[in-house]
Amino acid sequence: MPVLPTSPRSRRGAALFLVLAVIAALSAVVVTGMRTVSVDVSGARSVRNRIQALALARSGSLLAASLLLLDYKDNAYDHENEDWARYFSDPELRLKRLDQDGLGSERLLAFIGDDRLSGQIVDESGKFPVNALDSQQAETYKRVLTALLRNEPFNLEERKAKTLVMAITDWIDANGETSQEDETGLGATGAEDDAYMEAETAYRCKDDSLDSLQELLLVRGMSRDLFQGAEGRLGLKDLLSVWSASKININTAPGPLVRALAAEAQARDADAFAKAVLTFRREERNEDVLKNEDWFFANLAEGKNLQLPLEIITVKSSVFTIRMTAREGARGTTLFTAVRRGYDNTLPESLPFKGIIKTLYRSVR
Ligand SMILES: [Ca+2]
Ligand SMILES: [Ca+2]
Repeated sequence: MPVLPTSPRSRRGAALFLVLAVIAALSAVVVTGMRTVSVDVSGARSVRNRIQALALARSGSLLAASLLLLDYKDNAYDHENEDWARYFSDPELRLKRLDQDGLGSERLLAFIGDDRLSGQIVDESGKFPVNALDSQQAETYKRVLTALLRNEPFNLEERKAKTLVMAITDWIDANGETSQEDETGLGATGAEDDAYMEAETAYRCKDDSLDSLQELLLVRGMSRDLFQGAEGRLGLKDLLSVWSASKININTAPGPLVRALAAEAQARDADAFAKAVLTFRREERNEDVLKNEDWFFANLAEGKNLQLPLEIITVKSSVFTIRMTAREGARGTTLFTAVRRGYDNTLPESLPFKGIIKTLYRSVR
C-alpha cells in the first residue's frame, strides 16, 4: 500500500497533482473525441463525394447512350465525324444538340464544361474482335491479326507473329490441340495446357472466349510492351476488343488495323491504302459516301485492285464502350460501360422506333 503524505504542504501538492492528472485525462478524452468526429466528418464527406460523383457519371453515361440511340435512328452507318464520337470534346456541338433536340441539359453541360464530368464513347466495332479467332471466319481473322503484328507499331518477325496468333487462338478455342503451322516451314506452333503447366507458376489454358483483354498477358509470347504499347505508341489493348465479336468497321478502325485488312497486298500498296482510307474518311464532305459498304473500292484509286476480306469488313457499328469520369472533391470516379446497340422486335408494335441499347458490362473504377 502506498503511504499518503501527512503534512499540509505535501497534501496540497497531492491535490494539485490530482487536479492536473484529471485535466490531462479529460483533455485526452476530448482530443480523442475530436479526432473521431473529424474522421467521421471527412469519412462522410468522402462517401458523399463518391455517391455524387457516381450519380454524375451515371448521368453522363445515359447521355452517351441517348446519343448512340439517336444516331441509330438517324442513319445506318457509323464514322469518326459523327456526333457520338465528338460530343464530349466539342462544346459547340453540345450546345447545338441541346438547342436542336433537347439532348442533355444546361446543368449537365456546365459539369462537362468545367471538367467535373469528362468522358468518351469508343467504337469497339472499329477494333479487332479477338474472340473471332475461334469462329467460322477464323482463318481470315488470323491473317489480319498476323498482318497487324508484322507491321507498325509492332514490327514482329513472321515466325513470332504467327506463333503469337496461334497461341492466342489456342487460348480461346475449346480444343486442347496445339496449333501447328507446316506449310511455311517456319516451325511456328501454338500453346495449350502443356505449355502453361510447365511454367514455374503452372496454370491451365483458358479454352474459352476472353472476358477481358488483360487475359492476353497470360498467353505465351505476349509481352507487356506489345500489350500496353511501347514508348507511347498504340498497344494491342488499344487495337483489340473483347466486346465486339464480328466485322470490323473500316470507317472507325485505327490506321494499323486498316492496313492489316489489306493483309494480302504488297507492303507498299497496303500502306498507301491505309493512308488513303484515313484521309478520305476524315473529310466532312465525304461523309455521305461512307455509308456504302464498298466505298473504298469505288472512291479510292489505292483500293481498286486490292484483295480485301470483305466478309469481315463493315461500315456499321454495334458495340461501344462508354467511359465517364466525374470529380467531386479530391478524387474522380469512373464508370465504364460496354453496350450493344441493336433492334428489339419484341417491343410493342405502336413504337415507331425499335432501337435499344443493351448493357453488356458495367464497372466502377
Ligand atoms: Ca451512325
Ligand atoms: Ca485451346
